[in-house]
Amino acid sequence: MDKLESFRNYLKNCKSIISLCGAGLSASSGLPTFRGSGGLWKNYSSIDLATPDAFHTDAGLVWQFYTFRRHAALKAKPNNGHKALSKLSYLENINYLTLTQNVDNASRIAKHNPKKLLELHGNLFTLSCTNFMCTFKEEQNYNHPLTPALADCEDEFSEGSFQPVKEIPESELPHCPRCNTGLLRPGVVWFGEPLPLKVIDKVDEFLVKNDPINLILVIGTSQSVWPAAAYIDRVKQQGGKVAVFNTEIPDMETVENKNAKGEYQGWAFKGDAAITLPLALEALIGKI
Ligand code: BV8
Repeated sequence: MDKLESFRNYLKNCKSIISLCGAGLSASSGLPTFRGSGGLWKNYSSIDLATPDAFHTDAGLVWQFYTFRRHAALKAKPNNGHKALSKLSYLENINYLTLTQNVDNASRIAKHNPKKLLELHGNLFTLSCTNFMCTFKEEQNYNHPLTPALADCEDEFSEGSFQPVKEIPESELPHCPRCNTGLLRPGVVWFGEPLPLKVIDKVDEFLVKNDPINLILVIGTSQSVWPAAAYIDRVKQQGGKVAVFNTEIPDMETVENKNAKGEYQGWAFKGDAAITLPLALEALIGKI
């Protein structure tokens, strides 16, 4: 039995499925990934740009980085990989949950069932106030640019990786409309920050309530960021199988290890997730 047939046969009997998505899912929508060629972090390490210290040290640099990404995400269209997960999220006969590490909003634009989508690392279009006493938080703020000083920075980065264009004083950065004093920050989880407790609780609740999870779809992620990557082993510990959708699969054999009868114990589909994922899920969701 070939790999795709074996996966589709297993898929048809799954009661509980979870997905862990990464930047590779949005690559076909023109959004650069973080690592690998053309990656966002190519010219800067993530530590320079996606940490509270970086923001404290040079908020102007960090806001240019996030303005570049907001602008790119606003232009991006969801691809068939996003649409496949969106269709999967409305199936009534399956307990399903998408965990996305992506902050690009593409799954929401693809009309993913909001009850079955958890953004582990937040969202580029959420803004929150950094003033300790202020609780201002705004979701789905698509304004661009957020201030005049941030207006011209996106044109410089069309080649897909980030370069700052200028020094921007804090006074010209986005400020809180409620307390007027606090600097606004992007509503994403930076390195060194905990994932939102309510999100972690919802994942745990799903994993416990639907134990055993039959399958985790690991889509377009280098599995290098924690604790998100830990959910893969969590599902394996609960007896679930793993299907990887990635353009690079260094340990294909490990993922696909076969039992004595030569049956697949996992699957690795090498290629663009925008193509491989809809194809693999066709048995459940039909054609995209
Ligand atoms: C925390 C938001 C603690 C910002 C991001 C062990 C346990 C816990 C923590 C750690 C740990 N070890 C280390 C840590 C610290 C750290 C961490 O994981 N560091 C890494 C670098 C080692 N983790 C943290 O800091 C986390 N917080 O642990 O807090 C704590 C607890 C209590 C109190 C205080 C503190 C927070 C991590 C969240 C960081 N924020 N994003 C932003 O986006 O600007 S992470 C960032 O990386 C994005 O979210 C991104 O999605 C994510 C993961 O990367 P990938 O999505 O996988 O992207 P990547 O480019 O790496 O890979 C793309 C893949 O796609 C590749 O495999 C490629 O081959 C493939 N691909 C490319 N094209 C395609 C494709 N596949 C298919 N089709 C294609 N077309």
